[in-house]
Amino acid sequence: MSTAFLSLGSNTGDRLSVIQQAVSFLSNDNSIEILAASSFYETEPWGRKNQAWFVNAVIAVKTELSPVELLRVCQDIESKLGRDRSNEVRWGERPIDIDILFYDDLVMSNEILTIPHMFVHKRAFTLVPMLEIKPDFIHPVLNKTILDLHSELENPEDVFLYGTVIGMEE
Ligand code: PH2
Ligand code: MG
Ligand code: MG
Repeated sequence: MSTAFLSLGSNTGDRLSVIQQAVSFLSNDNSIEILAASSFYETEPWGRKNQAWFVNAVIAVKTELSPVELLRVCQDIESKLGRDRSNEVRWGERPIDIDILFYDDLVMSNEILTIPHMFVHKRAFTLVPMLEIKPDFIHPVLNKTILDLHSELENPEDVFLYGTVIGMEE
């Protein structure tokens, strides 16, 4: 059995509902058990500014699936929820994205999958939810905790707890 951390993101349609459906598909998979889930966050787009804000969350799962099998399950769920990869630009808008951030302390990279996720340590939208569920997790390549990586972010994109009202005057 392994423990993996998955990032979920959406910035089109009913973002919250799509993420909830993705979590429910994952929990219905017989080979996946959900161990923990972060809150939902509303996040400024990272990497490509000119698009709608995302809703993001991170979950921890226990699974007997290999990394590539887990990726296939995630991609299957993305398709069921209306994702069409033929129609996308890098870091652009999408109804649902499910990424493997970490898989135990595994380090691997091939044409289809890189673990840890290449940008996990550069994104507030992955580190802030991770802080909630596993702040002392050690990035197996950088050898730093989530807490340290978060404090080292240089220009973090804005991340708000979902439902937080910003800039409201009385
Ligand atoms: N996903 C991306 C690119 N940029 N920005 C935010 N805030 N949240 C995301 O999930 C996200 C992103 C590509 O997968
Ligand atoms: Mg992805
Ligand atoms: Mg992604």
